[in-house]
Formats: sequence, structure tokens, C-alpha cells
Amino acid sequence: MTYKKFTQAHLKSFEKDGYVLIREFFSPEEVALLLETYKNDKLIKESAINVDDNSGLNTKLTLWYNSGDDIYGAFSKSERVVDGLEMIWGDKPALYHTKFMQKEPKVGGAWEWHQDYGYWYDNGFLYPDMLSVMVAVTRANKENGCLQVLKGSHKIGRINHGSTGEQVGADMRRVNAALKSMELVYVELEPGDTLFFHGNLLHKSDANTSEHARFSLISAYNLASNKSFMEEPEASHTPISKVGNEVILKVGARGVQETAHFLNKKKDENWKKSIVAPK
Ligand SMILES: O=C(O)CCC(=O)C(=O)O
Repeated sequence: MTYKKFTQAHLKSFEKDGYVLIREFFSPEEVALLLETYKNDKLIKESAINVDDNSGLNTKLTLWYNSGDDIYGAFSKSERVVDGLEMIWGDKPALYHTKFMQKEPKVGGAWEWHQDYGYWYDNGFLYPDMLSVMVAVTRANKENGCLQVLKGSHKIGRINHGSTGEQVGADMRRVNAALKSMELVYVELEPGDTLFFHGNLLHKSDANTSEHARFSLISAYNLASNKSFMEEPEASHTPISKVGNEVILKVGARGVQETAHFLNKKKDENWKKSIVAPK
């Protein structure tokens, strides 16, 4: 079996635009298995948190540290992803955390303009050598609130982010200025399509007003040498042990492991610093 590869052309796009979209980076078979696993995964559902947006809708996500030997880990540590990260950074990546995003039909909320590094900066990471990889588990389009990105906005550098209650976002004066000159792109994806995006790329998403769920697996990575000067999980600076591309189908429908450290809104005082809270 042959697998898609992250290429020099992908690297060029990532550097220029702050993101690169690779169609069918994961095969229909691999992503169908991921969706099936999620559907039967009691633990991942029980560990989900709800984050309210301004309009009363809420978006559900499960975030965990300590990626295990399950199907989610087989995706986030797969050699095709890690090889891409090594090309981007020229050095060893670490897996910061993994999120399973569950934007349910009609109720899945919006996410305000933000940069992921706008949050992670506050967690003590000195350099913005951090990025996310989003794998579409179901189709993502305008109707179900796909991701929107501002092409090239990673070059602006980090923008201040403000927060009140569960409302968080980038300084809108700067976002509005950027919107005047930068292209807004709706990232419409089919299952298995994968987006690598820079920690300083401005992005947002609208609510899911459609009848169709939008699920995605988003893994956040850090350059392993970019160790936080604050208390962050060991994994955030431990080089990833790559798993072979074939492992996804070999692991089969193994759900999230008990050893995962789930982000818990009630217990983790600083829960908001790891994710971005929607508007
Ligand atoms: O998937 C979405 O709608 C938004 C996700 C996002 O903004 C993030 O993970 O930083």
C-alpha cells in the first residue's frame, strides 16, 4: 500500500500561506475506521467538554494529553504526519495534545478569530514553533461551519488575545486590518483531507446550522526543543516516537486509552489556555 507524503511543494505552501491542505492524506478506509471508533468510544464521549459561544450554541470537544496506543494516536503520531513536521522544522517535533472536535448538527457553536499560539504563548512557550494538524473525519463545508483561515496571516506574528468568561479572541482591530488585505479562505474538506496550519495563522469558524455533524481530529505539535518555562506536560517537549503508516489499520477500532489525561473544565483551572474558547 502506498501512502501520501508531505512534499517540498507542501512545505513551500505552508511557509508562504501559513497552511497547507493535503487532499486524502488519510485514506477513506482509515478515516472510516476513525469515525466508527469514535461512535463506539464511550470514554471519549464522556470526557467531552462543552464550550458556549455568544449565541447560546455550544461546541463540544474532547482534549487529552498523553497520546496512547489507540487509533487517535496512530493518526497523530503516524510517520506521514511526523515526517511533514520534521520537514517544516528541520528538527524533532513533540505532540502537545489531541482534540476530537464534535460540532453537532444545529447546535455546534462558532469559534472567534484567533491564533492558537495566542493561547499557547501564555503557557510559556517562547517560540511560535507550534502548529496544528486537522484531519477531517466527516465532510466540512460552509453549511456545517468549516474552518476559515486568513491566508498569510501567520506572518503578522502573535496578536494579543482577550478573554471574558468563555469569550476569547484576537484583538479585532488588528484582525479587521488584516481582513482588508488578506484573502479569507473557507477550508472545505472531505473525510481524510488534512490541514497543517501554523500557530500564528488567524482562523475562525461559524456555527453548524446544517443537519450534518462536523467532526475532526486536531493534534497540536510543538518543536521539541521549544520547552515551556512553565509547567506543561512532559509530552509537549518529548520527541514523538513515530508509528508506521500501516499502524492505523492494524490498531483497528481501539478507542482512547484510560491513561489519557483529559482536559476537564471543572478540575483544570487553566483549561482555556490549552484550547481557544469560542465567541
Ligand atoms: O474546528 C473548528 O471549528 C475550530 C477549531 C479551532 O479553531 C482550533 O482548534 O483552534
